[in-house]
Amino acid sequence: MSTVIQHIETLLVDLPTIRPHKLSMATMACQTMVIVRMRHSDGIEGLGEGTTIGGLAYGPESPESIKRNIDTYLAPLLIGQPSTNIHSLRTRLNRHARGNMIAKSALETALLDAQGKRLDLSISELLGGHQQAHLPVLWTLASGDTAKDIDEALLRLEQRRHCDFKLKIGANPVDQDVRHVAAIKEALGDRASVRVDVNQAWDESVAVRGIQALQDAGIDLIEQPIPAREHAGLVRLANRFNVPMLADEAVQDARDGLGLICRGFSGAYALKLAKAGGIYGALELAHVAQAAGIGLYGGTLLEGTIGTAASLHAWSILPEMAWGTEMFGPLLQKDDIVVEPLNYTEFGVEVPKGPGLGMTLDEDKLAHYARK
Ligand code: MUC
Ligand code: MG
Repeated sequence: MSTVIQHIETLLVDLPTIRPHKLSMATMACQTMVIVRMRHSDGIEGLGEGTTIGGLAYGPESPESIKRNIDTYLAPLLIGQPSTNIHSLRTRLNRHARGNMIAKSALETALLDAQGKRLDLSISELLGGHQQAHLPVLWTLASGDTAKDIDEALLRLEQRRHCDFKLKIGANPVDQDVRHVAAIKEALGDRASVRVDVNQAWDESVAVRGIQALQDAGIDLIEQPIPAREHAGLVRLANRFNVPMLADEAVQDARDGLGLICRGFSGAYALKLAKAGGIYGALELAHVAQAAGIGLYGGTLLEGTIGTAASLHAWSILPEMAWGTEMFGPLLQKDDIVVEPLNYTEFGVEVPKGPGLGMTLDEDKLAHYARK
């Protein structure tokens, strides 16, 4: 008899951050992850994670909606189904449930983790094998304080932890933000690449002013300066400046990616499992971008170790990514819920080995941080 999905449990896990993390739309003191435990009839358990930023501040799914929608709508579509045809299960979820891409990505990760454990292959091996075993990882400076951010960056450089930095801006008036960014770039000089993420906070005229000043200050990349749906504006900005634009919220999946390319966009795309409904959807976007000569960047919604490991397996099968990755989520959390954390070393992170995700839950830690 074929193996079937027997039980899906979801847990809200609240982990404090090492310092407040300030974005244009929210300040985080804690990260809430939805951890999926999916049991199959062959006794194998697959793990997944669905995580967003700042409750409902970042996008239409909150941790609570991810959990509730898996429990109420998505899990019943999977229970009793054969475990091993993951493409059919993705199609089934998409046919019966719209949106909810973070929830779907958590389930897809759990299916792939279980399949890898079943076949004794890591997820990157299941996907055809890695091309990169070590991925560069940047760090986001977002304490809200210029001097603290400079100290943090210098420490990370000295530790050989990170040499690329992303600054979260957009919450303050543009001139104040530009002064903050320029001071950090001046302090770090050529030792580091400095980029900014505006998280949609500017309108196009403010963006023109801000980007000109940031370009003059030596900033390497401008992420999502204007609202996600303003594709024409993003193309105009990409054509106007030498400093490249990184499309993040504007490109959820391959269709968005193709749409921007058809409008004449040049620059880079941030891939995220959370945007595209999982590894396969994110890789579809990667392939569309590659066909059009758009640079790739491995993005995060600040997932913990389970979600970050899933992303690492996905990015590892791609050739070198033009803009590296930002898979630092676990380092922003004060603690971890796995037995052996990811190995951050030499300005990057190693792609985990071992079957599936290559991660084992620490049951005591999980019980400690799981919401009662
Ligand atoms: C985003 O929009 O890129 C990534 C790093 C970080 O600090 O926030 C995220 C979200
Ligand atoms: Mg972003």
